[in-house]
Amino acid sequence: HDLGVVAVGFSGGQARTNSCPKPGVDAAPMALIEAGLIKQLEEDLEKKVTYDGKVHAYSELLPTEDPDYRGMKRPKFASAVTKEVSEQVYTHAKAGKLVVTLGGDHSIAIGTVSGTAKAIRERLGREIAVIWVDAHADINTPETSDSGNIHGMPVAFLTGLATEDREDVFGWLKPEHRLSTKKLVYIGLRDIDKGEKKILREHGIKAFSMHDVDRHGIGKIMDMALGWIGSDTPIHLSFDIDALDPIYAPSTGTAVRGGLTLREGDFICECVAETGSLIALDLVEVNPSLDEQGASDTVRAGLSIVRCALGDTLL
Ligand code: DIR
Ligand code: MN
Ligand code: MN
Ligand code: MN
Repeated sequence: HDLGVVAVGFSGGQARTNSCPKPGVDAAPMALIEAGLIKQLEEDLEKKVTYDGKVHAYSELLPTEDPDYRGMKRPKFASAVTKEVSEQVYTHAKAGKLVVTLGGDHSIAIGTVSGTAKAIRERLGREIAVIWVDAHADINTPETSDSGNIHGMPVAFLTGLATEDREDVFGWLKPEHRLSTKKLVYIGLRDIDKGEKKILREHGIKAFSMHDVDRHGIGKIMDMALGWIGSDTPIHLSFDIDALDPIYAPSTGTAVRGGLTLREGDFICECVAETGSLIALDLVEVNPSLDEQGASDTVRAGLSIVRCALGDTLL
């Protein structure tokens, strides 16, 4: 597989104010790339990489005004950015490339997953499956969300549990962009809102929490997760670095203790790589500006996740 890399310096999905995006939002993709990501993919893993050499901040898409809507913060900006990301990812995936997207906060997955879902439908006539590795379920609807932060909502919009007619507020998401709730598997959950628990239960969504990881071990969890998806299904792996325990990845917006070890995170990626069915990888929520001391550890953990998912093996 040739790779298409998209670097997205967007953190508007977790904005606390309506001001401009805070400086340094592009720090994560840049830090990963400066730590040697592209070089390692090309040289160590011998991949052909298509990358435009830019960290997209999408400042040209900043709306002049962006008031809260249905409780969502900065909805127009997040919608415009994810629509653009969706088109970039779609173009790579349609051309048969495995798409690696470096975020950015997890709202950008509205763009990445919708882009691959559409491209794989057109190219292979297949539905994709998504493995969402995260401390959080990110499945709030605007109405169930307490925070109004869109990075807590991407899965709701992608599955159609949340919909919106307004074109400039995710109304651009059409059926061909959508993901079936039956083709979604979570791993690493440990901080789920009440409304989210209800959604997961009511829709029978497959979810492996940290409790399940403790009970069965990560080997068995991966057997069950991949078994649920079924062999030969195209897999989009959306990896939120906060799935890892903050011991290993402290530089992230909403760290939650009691997470995956570094090896468990890498193991998940190695197992997905072994299927040969990976069509896209997101690495999100690395934020080197949040914990200066832990920034290099977090970047290193992120780098390792990407390498493992793309087929780097221990032996
Ligand atoms: C919370 C936190 N469920 C929310 N979500 C986070 O704001 O919807 N996602 N931190 O990463
Ligand atoms: Mn997330
Ligand atoms: Mn998270
Ligand atoms: Mn998040």
